Amino acid sequence: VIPGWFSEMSPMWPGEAHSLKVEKILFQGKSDYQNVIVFQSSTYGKVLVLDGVIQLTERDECAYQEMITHLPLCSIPNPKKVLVIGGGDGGVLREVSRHSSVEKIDICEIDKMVVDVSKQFFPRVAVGFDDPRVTLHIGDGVAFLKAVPEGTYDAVIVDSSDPIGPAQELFEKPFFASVAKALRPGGVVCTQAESIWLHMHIIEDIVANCRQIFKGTVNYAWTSVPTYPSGVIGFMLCTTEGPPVDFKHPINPIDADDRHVKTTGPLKFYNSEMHTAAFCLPSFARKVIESK
Ligand code: AAT
Repeated sequence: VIPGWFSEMSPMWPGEAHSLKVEKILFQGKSDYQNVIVFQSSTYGKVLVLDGVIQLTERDECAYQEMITHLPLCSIPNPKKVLVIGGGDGGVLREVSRHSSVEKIDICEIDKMVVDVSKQFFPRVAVGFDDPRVTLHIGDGVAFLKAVPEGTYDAVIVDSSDPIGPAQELFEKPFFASVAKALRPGGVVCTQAESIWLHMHIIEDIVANCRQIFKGTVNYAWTSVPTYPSGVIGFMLCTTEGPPVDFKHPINPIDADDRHVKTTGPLKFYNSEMHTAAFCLPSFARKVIESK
């Protein structure tokens, strides 16, 4: 450990650790679920860390939050009801709120401390909570989904932490089954699905489970996020049986002059070309994912 630096270490990426220089520690707390730290870095702005793992930095959060949201929502016409699991920082809410067709946004985050800390230290992320369409539920996403009536949502976005800790069940088959039940026919889910460089074994399991459960399209996409382990992160995109969805060709582009730009700022990362490109896979990953 180098004094004055934060190093991200985990058994999920043994033998490597990405480090950021710390200017100042702004918050340290322990919730019922995890350790919460916010620090000012010298090159990535403020950083939110849960149990030693970086959840977002001010500089590159746009890449993750925009892609995990707009990959599903720009792939279907007129999304109206959206559910976010995790995502207590509010960044995915901020992105969902760019879609004027959306009427209702539910979010179920397990840890209220994440919400409070985001409102205090990350106002440009937590701005998502200001949208009147948002209802916040504090609780476990697994239990929340079990209680959702069948066919409720057009889209479910699972913005979850890694499968060590409170998010473990969000990577398991019964969870995917309750997501499928909560979606309308032809509804879409997009889940945080780790790194092709570090976690092909996890991705393999997710793909195998999703192919059994989701009878529509099942695709893997990925993007670049410099402060996530290995610098990339992926998403599992699936649809239930119903009107066909072609994830690779978005049919619901976001209005360039959308009415929410005043409060949220313009898109920084997502565009239709990035959307299509996100589904191109390196040969080693394609081989595994397409064979499942
Ligand atoms: N948008 C920032 C990126 C995240 S946040 C993940 C959120 O999921 C955290 O706020 C965490 O408290 C919440 N969470 C974890 N488990 C559950 C659960 N069972 N139910 C509801 N919410 C949960 C993801 C960062 C990815 C990091 C990649 N290394």
